[in-house]
Amino acid sequence: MFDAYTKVVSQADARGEFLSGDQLDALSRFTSEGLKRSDAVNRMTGNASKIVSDAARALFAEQPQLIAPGGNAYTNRRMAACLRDMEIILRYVTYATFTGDASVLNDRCLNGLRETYAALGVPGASVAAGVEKMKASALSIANDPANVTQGDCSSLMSEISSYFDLAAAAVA
Ligand code: PEB
Repeated sequence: MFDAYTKVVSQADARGEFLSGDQLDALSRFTSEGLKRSDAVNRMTGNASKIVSDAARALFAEQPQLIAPGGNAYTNRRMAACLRDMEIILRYVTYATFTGDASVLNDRCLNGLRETYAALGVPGASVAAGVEKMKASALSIANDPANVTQGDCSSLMSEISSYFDLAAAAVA
């Protein structure tokens, strides 16, 4: 598992090189803009159950076969497993956002997930659709300009967006 710093150090070490000026600049920016990142993680974390339940509601409205008899979210047990899975994925996206690196998400959540869903008979494309709905809701919550210091969060938002896209692509 890497973060923004250890990733760069490990790459430099593999080449036996010192950190480059560009790498140092990028890491300085990561540090100086760290409060935006903490705010975004704090908001996604504090609104996790809303993000999950809104996304699930929208997913089931769009794909009602999932909650019809025989569907993959039919019965309380499967519904609970589905909401739990969405929450797990969101949690790993918040970790990746906090560390500024996708490795924790890839290694501990997405690795083998497609195969797990295939074995369970859970439709990966539907999980991916749920993840994309969580992305929309998480970004609007994280990017809300109310009650925070104003600044440009566009690159942070596209980074967060890329973690959701990675998760969706891993199961689609
Ligand atoms: C992945 N999900 C399920 C299982 C596992 C995971 C390992 C099997 C064991 C169990 O049922 O608990 N676990 C989960 C995960 C990690 C992990 C992400 C990462 C670290 O450890 N059903 C739907 C939707 C979708 C869904 C499309 C969006 O209709 C999910 C939610 N996952 C779903 C369902 C099951 C499941 C299990 C329904 C239960 C399947 C079954 O037993 O029939």
